[in-house]
Amino acid sequence: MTELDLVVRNATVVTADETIQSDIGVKDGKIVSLGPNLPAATEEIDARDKYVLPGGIDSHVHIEQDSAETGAKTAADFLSTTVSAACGGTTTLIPFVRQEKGQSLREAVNTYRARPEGKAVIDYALHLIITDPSANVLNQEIPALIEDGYTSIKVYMTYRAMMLSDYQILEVMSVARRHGALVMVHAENADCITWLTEKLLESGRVAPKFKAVAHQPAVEREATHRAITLGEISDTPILIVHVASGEAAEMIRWAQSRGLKVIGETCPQYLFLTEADLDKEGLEGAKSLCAPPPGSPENREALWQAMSNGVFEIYSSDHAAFRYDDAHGKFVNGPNPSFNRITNGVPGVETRMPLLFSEALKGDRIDLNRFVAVTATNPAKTYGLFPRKGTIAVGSDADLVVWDPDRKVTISVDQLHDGMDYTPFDGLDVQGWPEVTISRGDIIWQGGEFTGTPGRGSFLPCDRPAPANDGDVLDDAGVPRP
Ligand code: DUC
Ligand code: ZN
Repeated sequence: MTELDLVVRNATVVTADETIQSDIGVKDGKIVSLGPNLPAATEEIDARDKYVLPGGIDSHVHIEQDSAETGAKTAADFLSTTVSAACGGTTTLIPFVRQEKGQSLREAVNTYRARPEGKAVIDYALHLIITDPSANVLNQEIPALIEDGYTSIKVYMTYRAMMLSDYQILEVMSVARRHGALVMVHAENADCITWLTEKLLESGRVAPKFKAVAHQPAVEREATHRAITLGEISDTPILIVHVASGEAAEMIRWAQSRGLKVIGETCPQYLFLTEADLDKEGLEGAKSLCAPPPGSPENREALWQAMSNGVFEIYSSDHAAFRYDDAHGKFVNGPNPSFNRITNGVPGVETRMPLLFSEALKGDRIDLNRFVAVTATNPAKTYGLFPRKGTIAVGSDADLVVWDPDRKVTISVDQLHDGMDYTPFDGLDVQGWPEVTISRGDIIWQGGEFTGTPGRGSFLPCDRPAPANDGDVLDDAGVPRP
């Protein structure tokens, strides 16, 4: 064999399945050998006393996507967001293409496809958000885009500008089912939120903490159950995104126990924050305000249980970069808005992995293998990127992170690279931080310096996701066979 480009030596290699001692040999961006005493390479990294894990896959991020609700502008572009991801141990992102109402889906895809060019420093795929499922979108555009590698489709049950009726969701699901795509659902009951919000505002309860009342667990539980029902009726695998309540997790567990293909995703803001973070001095609570919002401490404990026992298969950031001290960001509606007029969303693409790694090191709730599963391997399998991404194996892309398990960090915005003026996780202490990030064999983060090149990231067409790819069970009318 010609000389290796890179060897990572003396690594404690952690995958979703096992932990082994091995060197890792890299050639032309791929892992080509695993084993002891690999031959010398052009470049060498000694990973003694470190862990080497697959690069993270953050499969729920919003990049260069303005708020459909408030019109707020994101502070960060594909360059700063992908740099931030890489510095936090993530080597693949899956942001969204959002169709505007009346817009051709293909046109939306073309617009979003142009944005990372010359900027992205790591690889990326794209999900589709359908807001207008016209006959042309359903019958022509979605099937053609699935063929082109856009194999996950998100629908909203809330947000007036984006939400679909149950009928429309069934239409989208049945097209997805027929063509082998996965449907992601933002599950909250829009009318309940509107009614609760009106009552809260009428009675003067306008502070950020009342977001948790307007979006209380029953709101998510009901919509999650309804989404599961729609998936069952159309025989479509679904993924419930950013699950914030133990009650919704309970619905997912119930569906899984009935053999339905329902995947649960949760995020750092629900495992590491609570509604107390919404109740900080002045409007500081806006820094933790997202939809759904974090809930009670008991609720958070229920989510940790669902993370421990496998109900959640995916852990993503839902990164949405709207700045705090910025009239185009959180407070686009003026300086003193009621909770429902503050822009939803929190940043987290760089802190996602270190927050959970620290918990995995403790080992009480999850171990390092499960950490790898929920941060990398499961997203790769779920979205049709496995085994190219999400694991350490011969033939996979050399997307690797060398983790220093001894480094102690108190999180603060100054150390992050996401272009934001705050982090909701400010002041949290974690143990473990990425020391080196390698993307397709290139060292892009090392010794506290970003060393990658803008534009080196590639678009990843996705295969049909594993959960959506089990043959034709629909009849010619699109109705599941009995
Ligand atoms: N909620 C969403 O649904 N998307 C992005 C931000 C948020 O808080
Ligand atoms: Zn989101």
